[in-house]
Amino acid sequence: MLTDWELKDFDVGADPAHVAADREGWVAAHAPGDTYVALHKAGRLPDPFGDRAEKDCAWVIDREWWWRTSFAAPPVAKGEKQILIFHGLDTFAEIWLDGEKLGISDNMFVAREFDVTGRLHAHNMLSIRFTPPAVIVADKEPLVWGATENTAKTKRNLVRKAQFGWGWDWGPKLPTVGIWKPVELHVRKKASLADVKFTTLSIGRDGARVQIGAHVRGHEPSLKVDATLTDPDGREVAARTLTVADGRASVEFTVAEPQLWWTHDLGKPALYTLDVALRDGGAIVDTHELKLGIRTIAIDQSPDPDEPGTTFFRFVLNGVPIFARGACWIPASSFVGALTKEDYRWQIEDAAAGNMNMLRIWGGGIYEHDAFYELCDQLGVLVWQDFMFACARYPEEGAHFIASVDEEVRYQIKRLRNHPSLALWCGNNENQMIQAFQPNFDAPLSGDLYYEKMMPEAVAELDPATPYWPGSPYGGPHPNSMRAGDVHDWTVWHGIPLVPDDRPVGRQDRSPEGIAFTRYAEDVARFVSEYGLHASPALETLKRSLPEDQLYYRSPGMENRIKDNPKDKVNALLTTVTGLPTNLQEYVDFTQITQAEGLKFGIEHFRRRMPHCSGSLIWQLNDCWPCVSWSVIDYNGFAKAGYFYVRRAYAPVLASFKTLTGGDTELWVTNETRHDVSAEVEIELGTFGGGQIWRERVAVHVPANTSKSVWQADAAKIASAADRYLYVRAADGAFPDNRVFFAAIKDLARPQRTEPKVEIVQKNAHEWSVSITAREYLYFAHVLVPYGATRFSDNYFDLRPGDTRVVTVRNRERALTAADITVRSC
Ligand code: BMA
Repeated sequence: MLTDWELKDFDVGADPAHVAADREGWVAAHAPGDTYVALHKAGRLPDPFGDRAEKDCAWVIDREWWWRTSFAAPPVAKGEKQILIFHGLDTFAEIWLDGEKLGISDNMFVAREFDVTGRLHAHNMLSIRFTPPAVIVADKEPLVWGATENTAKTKRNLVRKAQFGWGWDWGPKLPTVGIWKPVELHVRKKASLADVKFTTLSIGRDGARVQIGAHVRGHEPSLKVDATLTDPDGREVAARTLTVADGRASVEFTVAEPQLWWTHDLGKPALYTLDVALRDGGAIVDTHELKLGIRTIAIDQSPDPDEPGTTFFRFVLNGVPIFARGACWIPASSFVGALTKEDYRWQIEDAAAGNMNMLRIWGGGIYEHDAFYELCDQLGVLVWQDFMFACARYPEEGAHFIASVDEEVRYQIKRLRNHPSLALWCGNNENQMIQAFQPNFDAPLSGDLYYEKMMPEAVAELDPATPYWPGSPYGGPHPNSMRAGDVHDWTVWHGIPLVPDDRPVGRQDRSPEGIAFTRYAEDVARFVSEYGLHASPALETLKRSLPEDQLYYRSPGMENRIKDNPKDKVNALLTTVTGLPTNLQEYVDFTQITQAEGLKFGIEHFRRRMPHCSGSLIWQLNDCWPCVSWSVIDYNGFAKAGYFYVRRAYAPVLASFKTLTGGDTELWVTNETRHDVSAEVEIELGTFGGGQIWRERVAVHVPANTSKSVWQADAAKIASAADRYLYVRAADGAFPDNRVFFAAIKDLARPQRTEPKVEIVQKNAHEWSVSITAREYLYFAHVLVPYGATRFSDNYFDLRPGDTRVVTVRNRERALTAADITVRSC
């Protein structure tokens, strides 16, 4: 691995000989890594995420950057080759070895290999020139839908590079440049393993039918492949020797009583180990280890008999139809080359702990680093994988661009197909939908060549066991139709009309009524793969990101962290939920309350509709910088209130109230487990001051994978009023407690606030328990700790008068003191 590099900028078109002779002003850089990060570390650039620092970094992408390193040639035996492998260069790169040009790379999402055997000396200088994307596309015509589009200026769609880098409605404009994936100098034997593939073909009574395939470099007739499969408990379950013909070897066999790979909510994500050895006669010449899961994945799109004219869109894991509960994932940093495994670990752990069983890697970012998929494999989280095309038309002209996309698609399929977490290949983000909203909606979409032809063909050839879907959203008579496929619901927040059938009904409506989160109730889609609302990050994140003089509501520094426009878009939502804030603390509280209540409302609705609706992926889990966005976890690792509301609403067994027009109310239990649930349930109508109007106990039984109404009350019994709540709890904790109100949060008639009783007890240096007892109804009770790595057993919950909740507060990185812990409510 070549990890130690240096970098420097030059005028575009620098003479390589001049660069090679230049000794001054180089900045140390790590590969994989990032140019901005290296410059900031060297004191040559402000913190790009600092207050309005983006503009001070804007020069970076317009310079020509050179990265270089020197290395000693590794020894080689006869017949062996020295290979330089670049796993990802961002983006227009020219590779030079000691004054000789080796070749170029112009797609960030593919690897490049160069055979340098016979070209190396004792000491070698490897240099890479990165040309600014703007120079490359300067004389190309923009390809856009409308003249006002930002894409007309950036021409990002003409470049195979992470699209969000040019700025997004949650991300700064900081297009990266440099070596973003490892560089290897590899000694390759005369024969070697090029690729190993594992597929679960079927699962039946006798066991799982599986297939192992290997692709071998080298043609000696003496080559053999030994494959050994070990189960999660370390027991060898199969050993096979494969013969190699034309560089290929393959075998099929049955694994009896397999331990299947399940998502964490339905079982264990059991991982087997496949050891593959390439043998030439008696000598092992190459080995490869693969972690894999035995599982099948499909999408059921059969007609839904209960909703005529519609078809299901539900993932089927190991023959079991599932409801996908999850979130969309964007790059975890603007600087995608500088991410570490740890950056991924806590976020994917949070997703799993948040009862999510699916993450959608959104198409405007990157095919994620290996760590992402490895963690999803281990933690039992499915991955919906978009190809990296988003919100644009993509060129279908130019043989070079087409070939580059084809190479990218095939490279990524081969790279990721063995991950048991991989559930879907999806053509792009929103390209078909945006076309459908154009005045010439039935004109052909530039890009369909990829989504409708090249990608499905490549998936069918290289990974036929994984479903393919041409876009998100897609399916039915309109790409965003609620009759089939998946839907992006942006009625709430953006005011975009829903599409019940083949056309949108109504026009864009950004009025408070038009975007109210209660409108999720009108969504009868099959699968909602995007929807969400903005919330401020933690106040602590704002304090870390903004100077003192910008720490106020609507300060220029604050508004710069809102990339969606207009900056006050959230107000139309807040007006009807919390009222408008007057200071920064209220802005944090009100936006977090609104996001949390809105997501809760949406998720409960979509899950009650199971199986007619079979998926809810909220927009969005994470952030790429400290900002105000739709995320439920901020860049510094602070979970917003929305995260905890979502976690409860995503519990595999959910009890939720459905208020019908006229005030009648139903209690629904949604059971997404593989077993029946029987529970003693307590339902209570109470007043915020502590009065109990009535309390009832009912026994409920809900079969596995079923959602149904288990209790009803008429309007007279509920006697809805602003001073009361309707509450449900299971005697044995079968599901999280839940409640519904009868007025907006701002209009609740609650008595004068009395502080709860709080006791905090230290468990060990890193862990405290915080006990909170409510004197009156306590809304939005939460524990704050000013360190992002802190995790809470629960947070942002309500307590009925007299109720106590004990919250475990833990920070695995640092010791906590009592002074770090604050309890608040709203
Ligand atoms: C959809 C996404 C993103 C965007 C989000 C919020 O369009 O696919 O492109 O960030 O909505 O506007």
